[in-house]
Amino acid sequence: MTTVFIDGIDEHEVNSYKAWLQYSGKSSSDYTRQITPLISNIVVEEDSLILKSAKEELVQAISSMFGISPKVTKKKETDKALILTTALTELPNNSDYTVSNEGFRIETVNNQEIYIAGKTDQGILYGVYHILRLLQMEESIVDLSIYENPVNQVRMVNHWDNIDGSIERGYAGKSIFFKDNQFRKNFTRLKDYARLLASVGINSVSINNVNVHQVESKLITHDYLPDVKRVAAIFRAYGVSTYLSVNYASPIEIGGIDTADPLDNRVKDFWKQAAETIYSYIPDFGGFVVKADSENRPGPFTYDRNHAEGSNMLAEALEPFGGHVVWRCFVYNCKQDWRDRVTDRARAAYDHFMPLDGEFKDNVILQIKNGPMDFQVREPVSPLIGGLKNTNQFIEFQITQEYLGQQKHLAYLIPQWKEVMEFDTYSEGENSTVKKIVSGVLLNQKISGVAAVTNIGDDHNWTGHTLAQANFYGYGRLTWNSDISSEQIADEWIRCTFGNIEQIKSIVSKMLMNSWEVYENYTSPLGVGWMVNPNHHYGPNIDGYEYQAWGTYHFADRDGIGVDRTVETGTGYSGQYFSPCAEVYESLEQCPDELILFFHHVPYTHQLHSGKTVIQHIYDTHFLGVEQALGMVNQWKELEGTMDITRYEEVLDRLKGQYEHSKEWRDIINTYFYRKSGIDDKHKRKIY
Ligand code: GCV
Repeated sequence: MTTVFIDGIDEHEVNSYKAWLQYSGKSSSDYTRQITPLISNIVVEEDSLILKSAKEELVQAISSMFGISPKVTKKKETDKALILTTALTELPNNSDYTVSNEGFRIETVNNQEIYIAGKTDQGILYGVYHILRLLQMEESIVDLSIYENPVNQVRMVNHWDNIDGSIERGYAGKSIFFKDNQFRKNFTRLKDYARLLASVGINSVSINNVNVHQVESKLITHDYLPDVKRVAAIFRAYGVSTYLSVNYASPIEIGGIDTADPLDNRVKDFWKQAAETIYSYIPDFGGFVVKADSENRPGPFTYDRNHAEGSNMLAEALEPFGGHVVWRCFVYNCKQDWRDRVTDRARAAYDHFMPLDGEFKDNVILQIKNGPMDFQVREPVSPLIGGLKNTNQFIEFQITQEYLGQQKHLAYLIPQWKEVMEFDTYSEGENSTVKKIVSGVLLNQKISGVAAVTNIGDDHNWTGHTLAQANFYGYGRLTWNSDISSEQIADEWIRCTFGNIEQIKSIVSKMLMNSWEVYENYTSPLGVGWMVNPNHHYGPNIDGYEYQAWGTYHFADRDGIGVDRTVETGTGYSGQYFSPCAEVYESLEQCPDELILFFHHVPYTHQLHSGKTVIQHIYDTHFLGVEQALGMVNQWKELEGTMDITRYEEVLDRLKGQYEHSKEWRDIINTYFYRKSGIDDKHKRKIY
């Protein structure tokens, strides 16, 4: 990024800000000598908004990495050239591989020409970022033959940004979009954000919180649409479409109508008019994201209408313009009596939405959280994914680390998401993995894809914890291609972010790859979840939610712990899965250790597959987790002097804080369960 005069970013923070688009000078002169002739002349045959971005990125990156100013022409003037083209069929080495709308080919011919070709300019842009990734990693480009299509159609991030500038569950500063009930004017930062998005293939962004408050409700009006238009224009140049979260009660709150009933004609007209107005500003507007009848937000239930009726009405309004309604399935009773042992929040999404399968319009997509609860460190996969067979579906992940240490702790989430993507739902028999469902190849869906709550804010390094950038990067890479391994994603991110340095690669990769398990070790055990402080969700509080209305309980008593969700004796949740998952979860013997307390209430002396009892497992993992947290501090210290001091010290600081905080977790959890159970630690370690 050439511009370093970003609000609040001083020169020591520029590397943090550049994230994985460092484009730093190449130290290996052999590499530079070999590569330079191939990239000194760039041919861009056409001019368009997106190709302009592609060209700009290439020129900027090449000059920064190789110290040359490449010449850009419309026609090929030299033997050696880097050519951006949509003339796919004219490419040498043609094959019958089909390039999709956003896909690309990269071909090096006779060590003379490199073609980056796509059916669309957007495909070419992705190809450009691909080759820049290779150059950053100092990979050879002399003999390339690459074909890539994104596996997921919609690859989206959701912002939970409020117009006052705060971010719900944001841990990296304030909103990059809003401040004091207005749009911010820092377009440079937005453009850099768009570059980061496109560089990992993200093609859709919703810019405001799904909890749409009073002022935000007006984002769909003339008051704010000129600003939304400006933002959309920045994103458009990078192939990213803009969505807004809307308030279901808008007809009442800003429309002067006395109802928001989806079957009322005045309400229908309100939304049709709203859609017309929005599209008059932004012809390629993506659509609405809607949180309805969830956590006190308004929705169709008020009028005795169901979610299909509720969402189809909005879909009708957007249909003429090609817009989507992304309707969230995070619907449950958040006013449960904790004494009620029958109601089970885990069941809620499935119970609400399964009966409506097949009733949604073609431009409605149901957005389903990856697990049935709420982005815990460990949850089973939501049975709604693949349960629904005739409904468009997005899976929703949470990049922002609400329950995973809030970017003060290191938790690389790609392994967790990979596990979810690889989960076999058995929706259509064996090999009905989640990744096949969300990529749309398995079921009857018109639109499908992946969405995630972003972890970025206006901090100089975007993500608070510098290493949390890897989650943002990895989310994009994983949604582009769910088959890339967590290790490969980590490796790419490290090399692009810190340079191609062996020591950094090996240490940071190890740290990232272990970090999810480390966090799980010292926090809530065996899939039981929560045990955090209410409201802000940071730090241990085992009974914090035990006597509350949110439906999130562990039921620990002096004999045992866990939630019986079996069909036979519990809430019946395990019966929401297809066979054989249903039987595996139902069975105490077969249920995987890591989810045992999610599905079963067991005595502390219950023996796990690992051979340990539940209580000994709790003690052991909590002592181990703290040692591992300390291990990460020491591993990082080995990197002193290998990178700029700002990034080095900032990460070190967070790791030290994590270590201190992990002790708090360990001691509170171990003490609680020691006092409840009265069972000694076999190894006689210090418990209070
Ligand atoms: C935006 C959790 C979070 C809420 C969030 C909600 C949701 O409950 O704690 O902050 O609200 O999920 O996903 O809608």
